Amino acid sequence: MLPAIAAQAHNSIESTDPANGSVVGTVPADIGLTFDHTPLAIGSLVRVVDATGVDRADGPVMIVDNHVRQAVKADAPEGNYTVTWRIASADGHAIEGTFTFTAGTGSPTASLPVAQAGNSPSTGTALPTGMIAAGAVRSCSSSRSWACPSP
Ligand SMILES: [Cu+2]
Repeated sequence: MLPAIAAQAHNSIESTDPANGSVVGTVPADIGLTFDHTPLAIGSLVRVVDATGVDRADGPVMIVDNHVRQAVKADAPEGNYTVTWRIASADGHAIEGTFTFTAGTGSPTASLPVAQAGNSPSTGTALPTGMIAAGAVRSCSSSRSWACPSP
């Protein structure tokens, strides 16, 4: 048996659009996933499930370089959404994940605690949520734009 020291091209996700837990003004025309490698087209699946459990994904998953895009139906209602994705990594392994966002005036997800000023623990190690998100996402994740330079 060969020791599996490192996966050769086992993709990992770098960012999502909308970002996990974010609130956006309207239902986006498409959902974006950015990976560190170009995934395989085979077996890819992105579900865009609204608050009533209906999948609002429209058409097939589109893969351009390391960007995966899933169109959303134009009549998708505002509210809380759960995106569940499964992608075939470049090495053939399936990877999957889930994230949520809120479109329009739906109630924000519970994962967005608003920091209360003046109540910081003495350790002072907590970072604002926004800073963590910004640091984890590459600068090419502007909404609706797939203009990231190819690696
Ligand atoms: Cu792998």
